[in-house]
Amino acid sequence: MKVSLSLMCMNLTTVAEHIKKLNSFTDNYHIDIMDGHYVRNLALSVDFIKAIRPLTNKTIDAHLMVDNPEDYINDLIAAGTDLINIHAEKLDGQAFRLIDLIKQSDRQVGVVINPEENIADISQYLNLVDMVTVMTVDPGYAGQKFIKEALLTISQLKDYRKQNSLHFEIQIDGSCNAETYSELKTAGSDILVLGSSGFFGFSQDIDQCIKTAEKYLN
Ligand code: S6P
Ligand code: MG
Repeated sequence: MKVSLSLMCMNLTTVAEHIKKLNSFTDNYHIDIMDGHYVRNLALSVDFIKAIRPLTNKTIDAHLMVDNPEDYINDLIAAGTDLINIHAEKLDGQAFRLIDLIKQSDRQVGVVINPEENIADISQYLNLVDMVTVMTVDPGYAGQKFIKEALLTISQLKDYRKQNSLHFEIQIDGSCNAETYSELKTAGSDILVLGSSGFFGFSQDIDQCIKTAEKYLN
């Protein structure tokens, strides 16, 4: 199983020092970008991506929780973002145009579905995306309770991908941790976003976080 570290949960006073260590543990970095409107919170930014880009060769994934994703795409690309994940409801009416815009810049594109949404909402363009991110919490905040109803969506996506010979990765975001790991794996997840409950909340000592996470992931 691949992992992507959710950096809104890290200690922001030690970013450069910790990223050097995290590079040998993680597959991707997950950067939550919020606008205070789509969700009532603010987190990281395009400038944060610009700042960490020279520190890593790993995939940087921007999770856009914003009302107007189209306003961010060019800046994200210029900042060196590899993968841009956009919520399905914010793709409505412009899905094909935005997917095309990202692909034309040789970057990867993902669609995010909330716990109450389902595959029918995104099936028209599943052949075009590189990733589907399934939220297992409501978007907006770290530290929330796992929404187990979304497990069914994960297994349905896995079946749908097989039946239609598609290739998107299935990423899970929200309360991915030692308690939820085995059911997420069984359901068909390819990559887990690890935030507070599954990584950074273990300790102030980043080496200890890595050790603890390695135990439940292996
Ligand atoms: C939530 C955000 C997530 C969180 C992650 C935190 O809006 O999209 O990426 O950062 O869920 O991890 P945890 O373990 O606190 O749920
Ligand atoms: Mg996220």
